[in-house]
Amino acid sequence: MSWFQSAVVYQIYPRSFADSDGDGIGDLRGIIERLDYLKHLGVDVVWLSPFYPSPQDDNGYDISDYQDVDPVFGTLADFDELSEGLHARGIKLVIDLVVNHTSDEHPWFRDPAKRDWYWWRETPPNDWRSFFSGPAWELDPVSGEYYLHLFSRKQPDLNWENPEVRKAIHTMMRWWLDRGVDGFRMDVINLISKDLAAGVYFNGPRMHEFLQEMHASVFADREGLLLVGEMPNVTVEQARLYTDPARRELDMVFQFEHVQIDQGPTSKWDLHAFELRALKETFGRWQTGLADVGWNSLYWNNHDQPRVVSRFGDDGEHRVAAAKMLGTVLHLHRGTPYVYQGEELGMTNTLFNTIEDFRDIESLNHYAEAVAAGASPDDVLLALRKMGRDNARTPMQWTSGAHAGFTEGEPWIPANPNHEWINAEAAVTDEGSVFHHYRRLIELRHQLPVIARGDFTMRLVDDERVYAFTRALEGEELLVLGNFSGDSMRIEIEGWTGAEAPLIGGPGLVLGPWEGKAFRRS
Ligand code: ISL
Repeated sequence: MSWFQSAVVYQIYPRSFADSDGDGIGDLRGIIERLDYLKHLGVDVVWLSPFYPSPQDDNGYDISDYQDVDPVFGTLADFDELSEGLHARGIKLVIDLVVNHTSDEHPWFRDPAKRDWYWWRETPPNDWRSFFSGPAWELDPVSGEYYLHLFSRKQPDLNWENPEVRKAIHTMMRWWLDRGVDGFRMDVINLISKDLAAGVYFNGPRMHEFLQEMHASVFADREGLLLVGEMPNVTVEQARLYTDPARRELDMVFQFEHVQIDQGPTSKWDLHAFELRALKETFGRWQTGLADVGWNSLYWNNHDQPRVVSRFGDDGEHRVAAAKMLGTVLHLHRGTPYVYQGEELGMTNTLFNTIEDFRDIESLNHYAEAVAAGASPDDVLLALRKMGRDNARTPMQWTSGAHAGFTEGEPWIPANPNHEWINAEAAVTDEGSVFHHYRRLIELRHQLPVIARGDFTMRLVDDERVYAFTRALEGEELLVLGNFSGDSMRIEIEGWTGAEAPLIGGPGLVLGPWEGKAFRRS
C-alpha cells in the first residue's frame, strides 16, 4: 500500500488564489497567509501550478526559467517559506513540471548552440494544428525556418530526442527535489515523444523509455514522492503501463475521458448534452482497468475545466446538495482525489457577457479563428461560456467583501458576483456547508481502508439519474448513491435494504434532489 492511496491533493492556481500585495494577481505570500485554511480542510498534498519566471502568455505554462520564481509571484525565499509552512503542517508540496515546451523567451530557445533542443524544419513536415488554434508550425522570419509549437507560438516544443535536453531537465528536477519538493505534476507529459513522419504526438514511440530513464535518473533513491502525469488521449490500457509500480514510470495519470463526455470528438467547443450513463461507462472502465495494477487519479476540476457543479450538477437552487453529491461520488471511488481551489466551496462558472470578459489565450484564439471562418459570434460565445478555462480561474472566494477578499487592488479577472453568498468565510462557520462536507470526505479516506483500497463495483449501470456503486474490503462494504437529478426518489439495490448504517446523509434508500448518500456495513 502506498501513502498516496489514502491521500487527497489540493490544487492551487497561484494567480487566482490570494493576492498579498494588491497588484491584482495572486502570489506565494498570499498562499502562505492561507495555510491554516488548507490544514483545516485536511488535505495531504498541495499541487502548485506554475510560479516560475514567464512572459505569462499561457498564465505561466510558458516558462522562461525553470529554477526561479516570477517576481509577480514572489521570490525563492517565499517559495522556501511556503514549502516549510506546508511541511510544518504535515502537507506535502508537488510542483508543476512543464517540459513538453518552454517559453520562446527561455535562453535555451535563444541559444544558437541549442538549435537542436527544439524542432526546427525548413518546411512544415506535417499539418499539425496547435491546441490553441492555428498551425503548429511557426515561421521564424530570422532563420527562415519553422519551429513546432503544439500550444501557443510562445510555447516551442522541446526536442526530447536530444539526450542533452533530457539531461538538463533531470538536473533541474533534482534541484527542486533537493530543495524539498515532494513530487511533480507533469504537464502534457505524454506529448514528449513524437514521431513527425508518422504524425504521432500522443503517447509516442519512446514515451515509456523516457519516463523510465527519468525515474532512474531522478527518483531512484527517493521515497514518499508523488508523480502524476497529465495525459490527454491516454487509454486505460496505456495507463496500466504508465502506472504499474513495477515499471517505475509514474504513480498515476490524469485521464480526460470523463471531461470530454459533453464535448464532440474533435473539438472541446462542440457542445454535447451530458449523459450520466456515459460518465458511469468511462469511470467504471477506468476503475476496472486499474483494479489489479496501477492506480487512478480522480478529479472533476482543475484550472482547465469549467466548474463541475455548473457542468454536471445544478448551480442554482440545489447548488449545495449537488456540490456535496459530486464530492461524495468522486471521493468514494478507488483512486487519489484532487480538489481544485474553490471546489470545496461549490464555486460555480462565472458570467461572461462579451469576448472582452475572457482572458485565456485558448478562448481568445478560438474566438478569433472561428469568427474569421464564418461562425456566428453568439454561437462561439455560447461554447466559450460553457467550456472556457477562465471559469476555473476567477478569484478564490474568501469573503463576501470587495473582489471576494482576493485582493485589495483590481483583480486580473473579476470575481464571480456570487461571492456575496459563496465564500470561505461563510462556509467555514456553517457546519452544513460544502466545505465541511469535503473535510469529512477527506477524513473518511484517511480513516476507512475500504475507501482507499476496497474493490469497486458499479451498480444501476443503465440508470439515467442515479450514480451507484459499492466498495468492499475484507468484509467491510460501502454503498454510494448520487442523485443526478432534481427529483426525489426511492432506490432499489440488490442486496441492500436501506437499514444499513448511514455514513453520509440520513437513513433509508431515498434521495432528495441532487442528494448523495453513503452506507456502510461489515
Ligand atoms: O484545456 C484543454 C482542454 O480543455 C487542453 O487542451 C489543455 O490545454 C491540455 O489539457 C493541456 O493542459 C496543460 O498544458 C497546457 C496548459 O495551457 C494547461 O493549462 C495545462 O494544464 C500547455 O502547457
